[in-house]
Formats: sequence, structure tokens, C-alpha cells
Amino acid sequence: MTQLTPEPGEPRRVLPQGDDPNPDLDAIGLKEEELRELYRLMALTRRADLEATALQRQGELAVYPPLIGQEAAQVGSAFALEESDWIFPSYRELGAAIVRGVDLVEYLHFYRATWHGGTYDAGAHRFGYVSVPVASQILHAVGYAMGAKLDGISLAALVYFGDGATSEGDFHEGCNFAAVFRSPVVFFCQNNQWAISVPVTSQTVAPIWSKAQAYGFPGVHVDGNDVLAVYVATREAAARARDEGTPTLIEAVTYRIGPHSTADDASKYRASQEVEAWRALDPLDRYRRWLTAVGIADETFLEQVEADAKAFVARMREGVIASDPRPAEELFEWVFADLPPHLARQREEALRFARTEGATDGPGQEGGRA
Ligand SMILES: Cc1ncc(C[n+]2csc(CCOP(=O)(O)OP(=O)(O)O)c2C)c(N)n1
Ligand SMILES: [Mg+2]
Repeated sequence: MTQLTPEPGEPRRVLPQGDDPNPDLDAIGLKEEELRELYRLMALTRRADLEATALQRQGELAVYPPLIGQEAAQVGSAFALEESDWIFPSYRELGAAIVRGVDLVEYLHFYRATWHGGTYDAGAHRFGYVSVPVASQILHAVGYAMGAKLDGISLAALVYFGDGATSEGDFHEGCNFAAVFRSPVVFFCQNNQWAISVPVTSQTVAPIWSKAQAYGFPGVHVDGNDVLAVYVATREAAARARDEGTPTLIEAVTYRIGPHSTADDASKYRASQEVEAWRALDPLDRYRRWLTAVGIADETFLEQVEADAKAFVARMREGVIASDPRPAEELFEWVFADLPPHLARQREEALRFARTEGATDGPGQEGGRA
């Protein structure tokens, strides 16, 4: 396939740079309307992410981890999956949630501190719940994929995690287990260069994608700001998982343009020149420039996308602000059929507190950590 044989050390690219020839669209396997849909999803993601950040600043969300800069990595990969495949997100995958049609009000209920993981139906969207303990979702994905395989169901489970997560035992255990038992998993690492204030250079010496070799499956190094390269790499990896039970580790090289979360001030630990250099590689601008240069998108289309995105985030904002806290008794449901005495006591206490203190305030301005 065009331009998918990189120089050693260079991530795979499909979108042309400089004088590169145009990619072979037939080989990529996307129709023109799908190429436009990819852009529309990235534009919705950009808007929704900015709006969620604003909602946190206005006290409507407790905390929010922005994904700005990572739209191509998330949308390109989620778009490459079959509907029956599963996604296991960390806490930063609002873009993948959009591709999966997850209602963003229900998604943001996690960040409004309304309910653990969000209130969406994970099964209906085949999109697991928001998972904050770093790398924990890798084990969920590997286990789910293994279970599906034992049940004779053909699917791939794609798990998102960051560069920092590759230092966790859960990552290595997940990779080894998936390799040995042939679990149909795509390990999708968004290397956004930072794990809060720790740069990727302090996280690992070997390139992330190369670690796959130790486990005995393919490792793919892809330009995470090139939505078409991400799409192609993920589609190949998901097919390999479904058809052969061979896992793949994809390292999508990208950048976290924003802070780690709204509780973080990134200017304390990284240089503005670095951020500006990556801003120049903005995945949305890059894709839009190519789409318009090859005549697949025009002004009318781009204006329509802007209008759609505005309406999309207006509905999201209204829904978030209108969301009330869940009833306090739910905190004690769905784990024990019969509450142990100490939890029954705590339940009584919590309900008494909820009745007397109201417990109906929003999440407040102070915010937490993610
Ligand atoms: C097990 C665990 N340790 C520490 C934390 C605190 N923490 C939250 S996010 C984060 C950094 C993760 O970085 P990375 O994996 O690169 O993902 P990114 O946030 O960049 O998307 C840390 C240390 C946590 N949530 N869970
Ligand atoms: Mg990171």
C-alpha cells in the first residue's frame, strides 16, 4: 500500500507531506463519503472536547481530561473497527465515544461525578466504562476478548491507553496473556508524549511499539496525527485479531496539546515552544487541507460540519447542566444481594444525610483529579 513502508524509526504515514504523491485511495478502502465522515467526527470531537473543558471551568463538571490534538488517533482507530468489536477506553477517549454513538451527556456523567464510569449502556455501544486506574482497562479488554473467543464469538477488543500506562505491570501482563492464549486484542497506545508531568523519555528507553517483539506479536509505529494511517493500521490489526487471534500493539505518535486534566497546569513542566511545534501538526487542519486539496471537501461541506458541531455541543451542554445527581441509595446497589451489616448501617447514615443536607448541589468549582 502506498507510503506504508516507512524508513526505520519513521512512523507509518498515509497523508502526504511536502511533495509526497497522493495515497492510493482504493488501497485504503474508504469511499469519499467515509473520508468526509471521518473529518466530521474529528470536528465534532474537537468542539465537544473544548465545550467539556468550558463546562468544567464553569463548575458544571468536577474535572475533565482534554484530548485536543489526539482526534486523529481516536477517531481513525475507532472508525476502523466493526460494530461488533469492543472498545475499552481510559479516561481520555471522548472522541472514540463519539464514533461509537455514546450519548455525551451520559459519558460526561462520569466527569460530573454523577456515576462511576458514566451512565451509558456499555453493552449497547460495545464501549466499556471510563477507567481511571492507569492500565486497568487493558486487563478488562484482554479478559473480554478471551471470554468472547471461548464463547465462539468473533470480535476484536481494542484497548486505549497512554505512554505512561506502558510502565504498569498490567500492560505487560495483558500483552503476555493475550499472546500466549491468542486473545483477539488490539493494544492501542496513544503516545501523547506526557504522563501528567513525566515525559515519555523518562518512561521508556525502547520505543513503545518495539516492545511487542518481546511478546511475539506485531508492533506498529504510526503517525497518530494522520487519521488515514491510524485507520489503516487499526483495520489491519483488528482483522488479524479476529481472523488469527494475533494481538497487535499500535503506538500512535501524537501530542497532548492541553493540560493533563483541568486540575493541571502544564506550563509548570513543559516549554511553550514544544506545544507550538506540535500545534503546527494539528491533525484536523492537516486532514482538512488534504481533503480540500484533492477536492473531496468544499466550503459548503465544511460550513455544514461547523453547523452540525455547534448543534451537537449545544445539546450536550444543555443535557449536562440539566443532569441531577443520582439517588443516594444507588451507591449501595448492584454489588451485594444482601447488604452486610456495616454497609446497611452506612446506607442508613447516607440516606439520613441526603435527606437532611439535600445533597443536590452540582459538583462545585474546586474539581478533583483524574
Ligand atoms: C494506577 C494509577 N496510578 C496513578 C494514577 C494517577 N494518574 C492518572 S493519569 C496518569 C498519567 C497517565 O499517563 P498516560 O498513560 O501517558 O496517559 P495520558 O494521561 O497521557 O493519556 C497518572 C499517573 C492513576 N490514575 N492510576
Ligand atoms: Mg501520555
